[in-house]
Amino acid sequence: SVQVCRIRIKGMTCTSCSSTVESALQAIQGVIKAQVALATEEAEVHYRPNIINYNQILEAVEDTGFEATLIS
Ligand code: 9UX
Repeated sequence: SVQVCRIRIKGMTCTSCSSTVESALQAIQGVIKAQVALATEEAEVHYRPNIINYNQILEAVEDTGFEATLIS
């Protein structure tokens, strides 16, 4: 199965910031697709819930140095 979560990401100020987060998300085992939008401070992540949960996804974002909270 596939789950989709949306994440609010605070602290990104340039496209390099958002690319860093997007690449980090895409590199996670169990993540199928990840898009980060700088303008809206949001990410949409498609993932396999049997492999990874949203808390691990939030932690991966925070490991890049930005604050992440779950929207939905
Ligand atoms: Mo450029 Mo974004 O230094 O932090 S990567 S503003």
